[in-house]
Amino acid sequence: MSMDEAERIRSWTLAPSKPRFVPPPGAVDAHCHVFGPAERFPFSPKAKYLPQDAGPDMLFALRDRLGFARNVIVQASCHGTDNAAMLHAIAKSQGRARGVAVVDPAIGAAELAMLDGGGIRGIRFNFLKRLVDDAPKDRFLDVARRLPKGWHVVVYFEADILDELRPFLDAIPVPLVIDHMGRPDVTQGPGGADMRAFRALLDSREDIWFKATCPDRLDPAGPPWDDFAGAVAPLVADYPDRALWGTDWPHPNMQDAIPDDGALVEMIPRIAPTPELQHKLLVANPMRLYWPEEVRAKG
Ligand code: 0GY
Repeated sequence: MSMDEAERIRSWTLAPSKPRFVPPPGAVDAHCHVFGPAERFPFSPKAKYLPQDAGPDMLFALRDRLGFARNVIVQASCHGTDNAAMLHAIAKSQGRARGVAVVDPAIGAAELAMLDGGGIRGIRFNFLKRLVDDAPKDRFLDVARRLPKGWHVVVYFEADILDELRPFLDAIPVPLVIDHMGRPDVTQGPGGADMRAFRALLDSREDIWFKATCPDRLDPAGPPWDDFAGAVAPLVADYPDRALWGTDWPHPNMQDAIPDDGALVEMIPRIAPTPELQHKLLVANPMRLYWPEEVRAKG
């Protein structure tokens, strides 16, 4: 699918504010994406939105402006199962980015090994009907059983299908990372039905992680996203070794309430109020998942 760049969607703030909160050294933005450049890395014919280019140079400039050291780039649905744009970004990062791919479940061992060599450490299963045409659980499980050593599975779903997904999630034989906490209704508060169901999932296995991300998507009241802070801070406090954080830049397909990335960073001390929690959320946890060899080398 092609279209002039000016007609495509720009979903990010051109001049994000400089946050007052300073992330600890080595902080990882563990959920972000790259788009294109489309001339070199065309979007999928099945893409549900067509964004303007948001390539690695823009991502790394934002990383530096916000005070982060590394990125985990997640394949966005607009690029389908062609991970080339993300691999290109990782290759340009000088070791400061790793990635999560989206693959055709029929992928073979040689291509998985190629992705591993390119810095990929997991695959993403997306269950959002507005983003993907199908999400075949049996084929997803098949590929989840054949992943390279050390990889995990990232799952993106909305709270209303968590119950239905439970047998599938239970059967995945590698660690699980849940995007945006499975999109709970944060207006229900920290003890609401959605958060209770999500905690039950976390309690069912020790190897389920979550991204405490996307106040802009989850809190309908908008900035400063007080309901998000109120619902998510207790989760980070109770599961401090399993929480990850990311900007979600360039905020795929956001059109009405594009967030200021600096304001998103200001959310960090509200959900992780102590330096110890901040270090786990931004450094220790993502390093264990994405750069475990560096953690081991440090002993
Ligand atoms: C996100 C959220 C969204 C989009 C995608 O792959 C994507 O297109 O992930 C969304 O629209 O909620 O985490 O980037």
